[in-house]
Amino acid sequence: MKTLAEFQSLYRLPLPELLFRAAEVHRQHHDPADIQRCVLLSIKTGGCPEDCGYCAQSARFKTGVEATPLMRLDEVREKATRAKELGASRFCMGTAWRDVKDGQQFDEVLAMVRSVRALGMEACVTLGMLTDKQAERLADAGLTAYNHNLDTSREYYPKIISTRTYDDRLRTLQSVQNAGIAVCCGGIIGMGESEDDRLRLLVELANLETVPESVPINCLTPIKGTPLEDAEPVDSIELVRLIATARLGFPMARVRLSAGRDRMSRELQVLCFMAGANSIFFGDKLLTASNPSAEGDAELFRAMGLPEPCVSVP
Ligand code: SAM
Ligand code: DTB
Ligand code: SF4
Repeated sequence: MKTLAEFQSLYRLPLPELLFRAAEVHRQHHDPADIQRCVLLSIKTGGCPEDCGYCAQSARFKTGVEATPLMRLDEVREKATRAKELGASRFCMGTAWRDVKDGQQFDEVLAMVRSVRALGMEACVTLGMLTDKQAERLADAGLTAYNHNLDTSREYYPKIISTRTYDDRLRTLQSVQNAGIAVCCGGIIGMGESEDDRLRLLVELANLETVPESVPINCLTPIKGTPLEDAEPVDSIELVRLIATARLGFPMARVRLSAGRDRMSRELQVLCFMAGANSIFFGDKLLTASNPSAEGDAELFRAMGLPEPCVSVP
């Protein structure tokens, strides 16, 4: 059983010591030159019944995001092919759903998963809450990972979302694990939570039956019209400390520097990679929010002396 005190004692180390330890553990388990590039696609945008206070896609807030129907399979296949050409090895698809309903749309999503896998890429989806049976069907389709974030600590969660509970989230994570699918689960920082809330999230993840293979750390992208539109940006040293602590807490996992990179300097991103982050979202768009340009990221990789993504494919 991991405790808050354990995570605090790492998080509060002098920064050079914390960074050194995290880099050491990172090297023991990963090639530090291997920063995975993932491409994200919103296959069903907006109109969501949930009230997540950060989200552009909740129907409850006037964010200017229009609800669209589920994307067509051939369009998704085309985007995934393009992502592969750009050097992405993982393709992640998201829907603005509270939960999965059995029927034609879910069947379509299963076909999308199969077609991404047929391209030789890892496939990840985030569709909201799932039943055991639905998780099994995703596993049969070859899904690599399911993204379902706990977002924050159990204590802070009700301040952000009222339409579902922390335990609802945990139940879906259990279904995913039962089906043998890798769990991608992390959170968002910069929603007004304390540093201890961020660590409590890590404690929660560390105490899951199986620890997640993938831990996305998102910095809130403030969306106009949401209750969190005026949230203060995350302190950069706090971000680096959290990434390093996540690396130490989850030595084998991919720690993903996810949303919010477009407000980060190159230097801050490099610090995050040195602290153990080893994945980014690549391409101009996240789900609805912007991301650094592919060209900008290619330049960042060049400056770091790492293999560059190819951005010149027509
Ligand atoms: N509807 C599904 C769900 O909530 O599980 C899947 C899509 S949802 C948009 C996926 C994740 O994106 C959320 O759990 C949240 O962690 C992250 N996210 C959403 N809006 C964000 C924002 N404005 N800034 C940072 N992360 C965000
Ligand atoms: C995750 O942890 N971050 C991604 C992915 N999982 C689905 C989503 C980021 C969303 C950023 C806000 C937007 O694009 O609307
Ligand atoms: Fe809906 Fe997911 Fe956005 Fe919450 S985070 S409002 S569930 S799309």
